[in-house]
Amino acid sequence: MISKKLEEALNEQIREEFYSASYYLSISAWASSQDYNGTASFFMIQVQEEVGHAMKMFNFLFDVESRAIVPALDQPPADFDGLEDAFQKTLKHEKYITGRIHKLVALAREENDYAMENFLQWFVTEQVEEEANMNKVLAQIKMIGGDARAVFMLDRELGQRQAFGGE
Ligand code: OFO
Repeated sequence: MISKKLEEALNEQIREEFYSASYYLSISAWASSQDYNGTASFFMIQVQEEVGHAMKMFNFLFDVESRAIVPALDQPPADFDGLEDAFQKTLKHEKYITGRIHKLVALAREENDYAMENFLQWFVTEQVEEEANMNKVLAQIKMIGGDARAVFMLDRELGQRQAFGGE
């Protein structure tokens, strides 16, 4: 059993993870509409990862005899100003999520909940990977500038990417 405070905080994070999934689904839909089909598929993998993150937390709450709540979600943005904008916003969002995970760890520590703290370590590592992956793509986008052929190649490369190793 975890404290009420931790249960609420983890339920809030479940909402954030599902929101991340819907945000990235929206980027994927936008990318498809712009014929960036590789990017669309890249973000579909992200969607699956985010649902995986939410479900990990969801199941953990039941493991510790607490209650997970299915959240209501805000509408994510639907339009982006190009690939750089989409990836910039993704990186910014991931940094926000990292900050939230770190606050959750601090809260688990404050509450002397070692099981929860240990559970959250997976997410601490995952966030390092998520930010690194987005930084890598952004660096490539900046490198190629507006070169249409290079953008085409990058989009194709993004489409070949499989799951990042996270869940
Ligand atoms: Fe769940 O890591 Fe991204 O948001």
